[in-house]
Amino acid sequence: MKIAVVGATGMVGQVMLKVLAERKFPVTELLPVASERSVGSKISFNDREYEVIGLEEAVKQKPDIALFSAGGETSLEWAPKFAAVGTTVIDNSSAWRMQPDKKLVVPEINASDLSAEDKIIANPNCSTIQMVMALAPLHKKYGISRVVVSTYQSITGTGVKAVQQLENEYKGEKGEMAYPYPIHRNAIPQCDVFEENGYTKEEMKLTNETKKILKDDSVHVTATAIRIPVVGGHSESVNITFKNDFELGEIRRILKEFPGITLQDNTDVNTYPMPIYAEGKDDVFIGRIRRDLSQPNSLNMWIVADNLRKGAATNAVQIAEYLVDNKLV
Ligand code: A2P
Ligand code: 11C
Repeated sequence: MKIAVVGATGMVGQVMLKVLAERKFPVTELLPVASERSVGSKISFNDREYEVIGLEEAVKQKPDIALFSAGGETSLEWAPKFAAVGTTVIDNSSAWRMQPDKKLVVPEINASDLSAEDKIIANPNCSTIQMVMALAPLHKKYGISRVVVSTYQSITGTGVKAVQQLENEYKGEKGEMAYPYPIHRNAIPQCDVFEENGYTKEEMKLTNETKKILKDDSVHVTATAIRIPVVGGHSESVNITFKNDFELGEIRRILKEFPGITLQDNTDVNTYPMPIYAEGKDDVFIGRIRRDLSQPNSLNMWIVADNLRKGAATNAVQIAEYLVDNKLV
């Protein structure tokens, strides 16, 4: 497979390269792509050095698959150009996710919807992916009527500038700000920009993308997304109300059996997921599963995942693996 990684010098692009190598994806030729300022610089992959090229040159080389993580504008402009030369684009930006004719894929849930005709495939938002991994198997069994989610999100979701801001603040140095406020020793109740309805874009992604992936507009989702000075992953406190009653043991069994989920749920020995332990791992970690004592058919859980891995790079590479395994590219 000839693979282009668009945004190869970026935070997610770097993890995409690492995940492709780790999972021994059948890369016969790699095209690392970035902006004009990086063209000519070197990227290492599988103990080899590759030269970064520009988008124009990458399209000319007609890769089989292009993994995009270079921002929404680059995707909007360039994904169709790759698609036009026969490349299948797996796009990590928000550009195509809510377009009715584009699939929004978490492989464990809906990869079987994919066909060879899908030339631009959308990778969901990181905080959505880890949440729907837990919701999907439970929705199938009990029917979810409502979800209340509060997130505690890693600064890596914002990009290099945010990691730099936190480091500067640790050291007491001044520098460029990724956020409107200090992030060190703080919690900022704003991930991305505000919409007219008072919610942030991140909160509306959690609502809208979840309905699309679960293929059910009757699942009501309300979200509050918070940025905290953490690096290893996003955490989520999720309250779920089902249409039908459940047994906690059965909930645990369903989650445990779902591929890509690891349960860490034993309060007797203080076992629960935390971002420092999720960092660098591909699974979604779930714990603190307990009945909501305030209303019927409801429970609480705590979900943690490395936002750069399952939340972005790993999910995209898994989509690519599915395409290859099923001869859709
Ligand atoms: P570059 O490093 O040359 O700026 P991050 O999200 O971590 O900031 O990374 C963004 C990635 O997208 C980087 O690899 C960046 O390349 C790339 N990128 C940004 N804008 C463009 C563009 N207009 N064309 C191609 N790549 C881009
Ligand atoms: C964050 N979820 O942590 C964002 C980053 O739509 O893919 C990824 C944004 C997106 O701020």
